[in-house]
Amino acid sequence: MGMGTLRLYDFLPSGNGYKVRLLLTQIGMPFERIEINILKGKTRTPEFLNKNPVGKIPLLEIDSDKYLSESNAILIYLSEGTEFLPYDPYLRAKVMQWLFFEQFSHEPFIAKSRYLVSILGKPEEYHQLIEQLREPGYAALTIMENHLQNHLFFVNERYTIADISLFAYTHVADEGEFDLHQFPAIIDWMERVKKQPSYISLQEKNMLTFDSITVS
Ligand SMILES: N[C@@H](CCC(=O)N[C@@H](CS)C(=O)NCC(=O)O)C(=O)O
Repeated sequence: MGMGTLRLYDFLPSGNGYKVRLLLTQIGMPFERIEINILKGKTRTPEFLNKNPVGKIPLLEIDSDKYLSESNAILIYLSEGTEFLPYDPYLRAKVMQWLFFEQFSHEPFIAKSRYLVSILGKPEEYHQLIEQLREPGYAALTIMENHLQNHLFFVNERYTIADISLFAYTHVADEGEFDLHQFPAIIDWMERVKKQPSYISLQEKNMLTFDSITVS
């Protein structure tokens, strides 16, 4: 890990950003948080694109020349050697299985719907697109529900970054008009996640965080 303080380019309403904030808080690692307002094009400035050519937050600055993007890759990096990532190769790969599931089968539908409905706040304008996100979104939730009917957490009956990753957008799925009431095992699992030590909610700022002032 780098010698200096970690810097996180972030956007407070973002679930992808929240994954990283939650893990850093639970590991007890201080970090500097820089708010990048994605709604005001702040991911499109030459300065930011120079740091992350993909133009997306979250972005972790480990050193002045070491950057890491993709929320789940950041989770793997930060959880290395901690209780949040198993050491056993099969269990590690199982964690990654759920991280890839989150990115391919969950986030593109559940986070997207929340973005259009609650972050952009344009449910009418994007009505048709939101409708198309319903079926694959509910399919992802059903897969989670089936797994959680027999398990406390996603891997090895322990809280890992697989839970952090899937929790981020699942627990606010209602903000994208997904009804979680039909998923009792997910609801129980979300309660278990919220009881983990040093849990913080999505828009909460923790004691270890110091926000830099950004010019907007
Ligand atoms: N796969 C990426 C997705 C990151 C992402 O979609 N970031 C959004 C906010 S949640 C963003 O920065 N959007 C601004 C833009 O695309 O300009 C991850 O998991 O980190």
